[in-house]
Amino acid sequence: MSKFGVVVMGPAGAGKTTFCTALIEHLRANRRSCFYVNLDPAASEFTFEPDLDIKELISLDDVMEEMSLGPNGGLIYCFEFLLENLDFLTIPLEQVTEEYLIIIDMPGQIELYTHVPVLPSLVKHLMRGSLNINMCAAYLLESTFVVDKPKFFSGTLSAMSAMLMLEMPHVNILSKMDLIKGTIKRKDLKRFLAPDVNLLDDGEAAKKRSKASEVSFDDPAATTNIMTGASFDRLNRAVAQLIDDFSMVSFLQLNVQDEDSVGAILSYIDDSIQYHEAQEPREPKEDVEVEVEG
Ligand SMILES: Nc1nc2c(ncn2[C@@H]2O[C@H](COP(=O)(O)OP(=O)(O)OP(=O)(O)O)[C@@H](O)[C@H]2O)c(=O)[nH]1
Ligand SMILES: [Mg+2]
Repeated sequence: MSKFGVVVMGPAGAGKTTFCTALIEHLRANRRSCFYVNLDPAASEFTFEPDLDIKELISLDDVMEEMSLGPNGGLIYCFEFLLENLDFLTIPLEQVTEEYLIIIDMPGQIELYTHVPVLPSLVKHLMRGSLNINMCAAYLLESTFVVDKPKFFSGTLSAMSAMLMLEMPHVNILSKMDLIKGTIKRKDLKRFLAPDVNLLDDGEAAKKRSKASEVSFDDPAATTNIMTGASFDRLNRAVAQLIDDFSMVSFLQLNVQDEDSVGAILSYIDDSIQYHEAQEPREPKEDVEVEVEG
């Protein structure tokens, strides 16, 4: 029996929990089942109570107090503890059948996706161990990043870093689209959905910076370069080129208020985990009686 799931990831406040809620609402409205897992030991407010919550295994507050750790160190400790107690996940998830979508809500500490190996180990356990879940990652980045291109590329780089580290199907999502509605032209927005290095060429500031970098190209630490931002321009360009070269990152747009937008993202998730291929055809409902006149 196959199992299906999505891990919702992304930086702090990107809208992960809100997206999980919208996804659950959408699944329910379409008579689909889901199993909601919260793996954020600091989260306490939920619209839908999780079916499984890491806080039942370990509490971040207790860890911080007993181990004298800060919130980030505490979180890493919680994940290491989870890895030592994987039965906490395995036993309930073994019961989940193929028509369910398992939704895993992750914390927003970016180092979990980019620095430490706990998440790859966890994902490996879920996907390749006895559970054998067909799973994809939904990586959320806030759409307001598009107003600051270097910030956008840095966010895109974090998405790419997670993709490379986790080695699983990936759906990248620009969340909170309502916040930039009316502030960016559709044509300009399109360029962010499949970003390339030429995005950095636009705008007066970029032109000024690139002029300055032509003047003193050799020494990125030269005062002139630092003051004009020329050395950063070259760094940003190198990062953007790297993303461009990989040609792996593109974004879907999410507006949680819009049922169609949530549905469209769910379709991408379903496709990437081949959800529909595994479903048994269902019997049509038998409650419709046809009266034959005679
Ligand atoms: N305008 C707008 N606000 C949103 C949207 N999604 C989330 N928010 C707000 O953004 C804030 C963070 O949302 P969450 O869903 O908690 O984000 P998160 O990624 O789960 O946050 P952490 O778990 O703390 O990393 C909340 O105040 C939400 O109300 C959206 O689509 N539009
Ligand atoms: Mg959250």
